[in-house]
Amino acid sequence: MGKETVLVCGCDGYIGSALTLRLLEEGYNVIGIDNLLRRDTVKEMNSFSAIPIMEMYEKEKELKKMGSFSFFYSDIAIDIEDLSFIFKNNDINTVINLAQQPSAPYSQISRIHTEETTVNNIIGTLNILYCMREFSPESHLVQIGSMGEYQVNVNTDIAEGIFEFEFNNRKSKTSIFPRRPGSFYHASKVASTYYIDCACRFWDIKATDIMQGVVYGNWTPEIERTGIQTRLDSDECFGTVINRFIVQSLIGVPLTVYGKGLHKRGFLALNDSVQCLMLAVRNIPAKGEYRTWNQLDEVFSMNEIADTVIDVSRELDFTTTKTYIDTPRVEVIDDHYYNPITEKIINLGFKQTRTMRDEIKYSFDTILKSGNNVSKLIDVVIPKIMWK
Ligand code: USQ
Repeated sequence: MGKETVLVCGCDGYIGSALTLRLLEEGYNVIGIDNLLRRDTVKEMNSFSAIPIMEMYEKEKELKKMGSFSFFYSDIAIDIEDLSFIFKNNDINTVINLAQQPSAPYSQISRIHTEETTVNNIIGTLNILYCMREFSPESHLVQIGSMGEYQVNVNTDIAEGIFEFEFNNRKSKTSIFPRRPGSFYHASKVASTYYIDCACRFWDIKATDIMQGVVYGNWTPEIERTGIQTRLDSDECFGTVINRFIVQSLIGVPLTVYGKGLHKRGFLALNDSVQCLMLAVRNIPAKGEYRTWNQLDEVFSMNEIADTVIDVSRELDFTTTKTYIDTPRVEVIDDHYYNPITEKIINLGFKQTRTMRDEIKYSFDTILKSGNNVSKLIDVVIPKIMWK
């Protein structure tokens, strides 16, 4: 691949950190922006990454050794001058927007947290779109949306963003698949989808808006080779369910399965998320095209996940149990039909690289080898934030 320039907004986050390594490994020029929000909000939860990570200034030094990397400490939702400066002074081919407040529970804590999420996620996206329009109209936006933009129990197959429907014997023109977000965080993703679709139609922007499932694990070949770890959170807000269960198992508390454990979600390992994002970078949509796809490896129920974590922990001589607790969320609790279509990534060559079991084992190993005292996380792994 040639030396194209990729702007990674949110280069210090869970996915952004791993993606930056892959881009550098493949010879891209990478410009990273981050306001270190994730580090701050995890501290606000009195939590820390179960896998120790470098400070950003240390990571910056290591990333510069890998290739062409420059870092801007900046907030894309506030510091529009910084963002404009970066766009004006660089020939950017792709913008990847991971600079998002990514937690559904965090967005539900209080009015202030809803507002922070809304401003950060929507205004950040709008600022990127305006900079693209003004300084870089030929560049391609890769946006991380969420599978949770769709209603989980919609009871039909979930089309890849755009679809046609029939109503009262008339067939529609193409439309955006119906949305029903499960949290204020997910609502901010829905709003971004509509803003991006508008920008594509109004200003001929090229965009890929990715409906991504729940990401878990911590393996990529570059992380293993360089030792530049990405974070692995387990607190109620920033630990996604598989990562939380792994840490709960290591601490020795029962796995907190919400509801009856029957509800399902789409999941994908970190390495597969990075693989898909690279597919988006390499395969550019047409001018003015709003392209969207569903991005996940497999669908699991919460019981299936908990049982796999319990099994793996047994192989490592841990005794783990699960407990059912009333869901703090407003979400489906009974079994339901859930079938997101994922043809688009498969047509571009996507192949699942990690099974859930392998990835869980690897995360157990990495945390154990790190010697990090995860028992200190005991107070943050139990849910307290209520949707109602
Ligand atoms: N869950 C439990 N026990 C727990 C924590 C969660 O049973 O201790 C269940 C929840 O009921 C939920 C499911 O696990 O149904 C997933 O929760 P999560 O916290 O792993 O993920 P979620 O809040 O859905 O959000 C995550 C990411 C978000 C991304 C989204 C994709 O934080 O950035 O957009 O996954 S999706 O879930 O497909 O919307």
